[in-house]
Amino acid sequence: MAYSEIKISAYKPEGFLKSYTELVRKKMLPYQYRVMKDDEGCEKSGVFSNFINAAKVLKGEKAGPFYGMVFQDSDAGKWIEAVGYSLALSSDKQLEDKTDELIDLIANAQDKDGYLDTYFTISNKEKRWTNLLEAHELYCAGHLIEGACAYYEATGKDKLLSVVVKNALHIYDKFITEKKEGYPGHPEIELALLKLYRITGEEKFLELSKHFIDVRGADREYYKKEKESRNWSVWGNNAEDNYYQQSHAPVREQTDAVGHAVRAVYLYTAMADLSAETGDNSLYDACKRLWRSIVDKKLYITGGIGSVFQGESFSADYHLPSDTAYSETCAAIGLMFFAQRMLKNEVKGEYGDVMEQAFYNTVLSGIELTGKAFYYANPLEAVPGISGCTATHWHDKITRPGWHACACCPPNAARTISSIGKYAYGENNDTVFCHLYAAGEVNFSNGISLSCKTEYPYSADVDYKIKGNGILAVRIPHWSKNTTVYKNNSPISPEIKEGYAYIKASDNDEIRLCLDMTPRIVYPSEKLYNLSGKGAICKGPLVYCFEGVDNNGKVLNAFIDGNSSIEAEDFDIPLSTGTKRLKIKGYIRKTAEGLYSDKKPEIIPAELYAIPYFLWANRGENQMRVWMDIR
Ligand code: FUB
Ligand code: ZN
Repeated sequence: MAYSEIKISAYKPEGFLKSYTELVRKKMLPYQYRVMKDDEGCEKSGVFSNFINAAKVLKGEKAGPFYGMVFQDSDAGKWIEAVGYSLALSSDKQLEDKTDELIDLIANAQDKDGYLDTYFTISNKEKRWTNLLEAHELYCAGHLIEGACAYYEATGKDKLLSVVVKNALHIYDKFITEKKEGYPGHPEIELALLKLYRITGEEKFLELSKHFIDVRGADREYYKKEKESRNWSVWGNNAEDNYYQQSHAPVREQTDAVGHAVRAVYLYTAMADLSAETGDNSLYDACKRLWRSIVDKKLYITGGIGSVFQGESFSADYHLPSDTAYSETCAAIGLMFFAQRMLKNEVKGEYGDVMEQAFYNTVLSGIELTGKAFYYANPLEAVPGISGCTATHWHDKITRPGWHACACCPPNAARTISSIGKYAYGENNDTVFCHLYAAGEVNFSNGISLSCKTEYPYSADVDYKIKGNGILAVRIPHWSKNTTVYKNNSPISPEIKEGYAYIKASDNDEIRLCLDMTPRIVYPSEKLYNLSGKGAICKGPLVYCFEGVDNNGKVLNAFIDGNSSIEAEDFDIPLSTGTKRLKIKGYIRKTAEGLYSDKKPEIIPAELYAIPYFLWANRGENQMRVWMDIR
């Protein structure tokens, strides 16, 4: 293992990241609680009522029906996990009380043998474990495990931890002791079991995680046989589409990122984590191949992955449409997970770069600035009247909905933001790693602490003040063409290895990193056939987009001047702070009336304005475009 994660409580955020961790604590989590409880005025979710009804069934009482997706319980797990991280950052009695209330309901819904899944407990008991392909029992178990670990670490309360340990031992007995065949249709429990293993020290959890990873794809017929032996289905999934379920080959032989994108990156996360934990290089080698497949051929400039709605999946290499992009928020989150586990194997700038790209663009784009509306799909181009309206663009909404029938993304975003410290920082014996430029205070367990002051991602200067003696390893992002490092106000030339500057630091040293955030136009490869002749504007880690509201209502008829200077200026968007918008020269193409015309369009010079992509759709319905035509 190259380094260890820090504890969530070791980092106290400030600045931009604090504005988001506070948004999660004050707005997103209370709002999501109300949704889970089916409060008046909220979209019904049934999360609480499912646990209540499952408990009634177990007691032999009359119960209401199950409500929602077969994996509805997972929302509770992710929400509790987010609360755990949030409480580790700052206490919040109300939030903690609400969580304890939910945990009591979950505990009551657990069967005597440890089984826990409301869909099957309420009305489908005889169907337990018969449909691993679709029914997500192991996925839900994984999310409850992650929630329990986070909540225990933050509060020391172990009620939910005991519940998930009992559940995980039940699953261990099923798949290891009783040798039940099969592996999760939706990977998740593999990575969760590794967390549970680290918290409890119970070797069975490590063994079970490894088991699910090892058997995946070894028997390619498993899901087919499973389907033949059951007479029910959730969605009628094709059990023979092994590529879709990442079961086309044993994981160590897989080379291309394929199938359902979230499932894929959750699987790769577990593989990378297991390889860091056990030193299994065959797994890390596979992860490196899969990483290359994503980063070289299947990654949006916004850090999004999984480009097609059909199956929420990866498409062919270089197929990255803008206006019909799926680019699910959860998939970008999963990519952050994967990158963070890759960093635990090897500290390489590219892993940090991609983690940052996904976070500041697609993950944050998933959240409205109110904290009460969320994107599932994150397109790179939006057209009012078409986006969210037509069959081809139904998934790409023009503004963020308040909730989703499949609500995987909102609590996923909440847990990722409130645990941002573990993505930003890491440590080993004498070194502290700064993967993201995250303002705030960090107390590492190796005795070093630091304070970081920065207005990142809007400003390029990052100031560290160190307490203790050791090495500060700071990522130098690929986009910073001229980076200067100062130690106590004098420029230094630290050793640069694999995209990180290694700076020897002593008590009270002040290290300043000056990155080069000159706005730039990024040009796509010619392999991205749909982007021919286009360019996108970026500044630092942020991808920018053009929105109608800043450009006289229209941007789809505009193109930018590739030789123009690009100027940054302060710009207020309600509920955001410190935003900079970019001004660039360009042109408007004014066409004649009628659907088609022989008349050549008039080309009118114009000043065009772009805002950070993650802030789009916060000011009503607008045309929006990332990739602009360039002249
Ligand atoms: O199936 C569970 C979650 O819901 C997936 O991770 C998302 O892609 C959505 O399908
Ligand atoms: Zn999602």
